[in-house]
Amino acid sequence: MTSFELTRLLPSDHFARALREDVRRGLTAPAKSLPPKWFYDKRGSELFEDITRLPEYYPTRAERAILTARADEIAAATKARTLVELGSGSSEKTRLLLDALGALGTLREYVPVDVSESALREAGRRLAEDYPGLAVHGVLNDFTASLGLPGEVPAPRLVAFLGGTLGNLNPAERSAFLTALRAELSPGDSLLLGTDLVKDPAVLVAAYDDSAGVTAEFDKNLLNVLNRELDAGFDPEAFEHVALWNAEQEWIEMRLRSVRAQRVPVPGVELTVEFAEGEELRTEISAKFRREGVAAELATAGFALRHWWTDPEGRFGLSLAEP
Ligand code: AVJ
Repeated sequence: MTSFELTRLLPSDHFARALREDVRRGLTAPAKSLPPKWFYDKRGSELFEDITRLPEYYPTRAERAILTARADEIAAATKARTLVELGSGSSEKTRLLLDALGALGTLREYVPVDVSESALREAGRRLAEDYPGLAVHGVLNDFTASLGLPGEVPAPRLVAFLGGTLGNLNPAERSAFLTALRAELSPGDSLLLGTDLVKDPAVLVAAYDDSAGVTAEFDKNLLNVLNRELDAGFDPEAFEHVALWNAEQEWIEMRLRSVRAQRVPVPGVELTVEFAEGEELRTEISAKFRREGVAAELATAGFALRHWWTDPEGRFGLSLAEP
């Protein structure tokens, strides 16, 4: 019998409070911005799944190609009894790891960690159907706010942080995050880290500004989240989606550009937010990496890089590291 259990690591009002804090800070700053975690309500999580199937959005396919080729090697190297996945989303690519660790016979427990309760429940339901005997322990958590892995899971643990989600953090946040993660791990545990790589900016920009407009809808869905959660008065039609390559920082930025001057009430935080015509709200950074940079960031946080793999076209990198 598969079991699915969901734990909330944070107080029940955490997300409501954190959203208000982020909105107060991000929409009153001279350069407006919001952290990308607020994209992922039920609709946003679905739109992201749609993005992963777009012809322009290569990272999911590239990472899946690496996992397909290397899952057995990863299983043999880690012998994990628990697979913890940070930002698990639909857990689709994770199946490759579950299969390999299952075949090796070490796997006991899968611990998906995500900010989206709907994504956790949906993934848990599907995995329960397909993996009889696997204990699935979902954790609703914001690992950028407090890492907190569930303590009582069988060692050794393999922590997977896939999809390039590390790139949503800026360098200081990445360093703090990796250092905190390192502190949670013990000898024998491992980290599997997926990072999208620097490449032709035209390819990168197309991946974040697809011709079908799915990414634009995903970006604007953030405004629907603010309207619902904070009773805000955003008109998504009054903003346009922008994706650009920041060559100096080596990251993609997504922004919402106000098509006209407007004042938007946000009663949930007692604000009226003014936008000038053409003013932009930054909604995401998605950093792109090079092997040396990944190795250096891991080393600074106290990890040793054991394996580095890319897809045949060198678009995406997968690192296996040890504390
Ligand atoms: C889920 C964070 C890896 O940065 O590529 C996709 C999110 N944003 N298209 C990424 C995203 C726009 C994605 N991550």
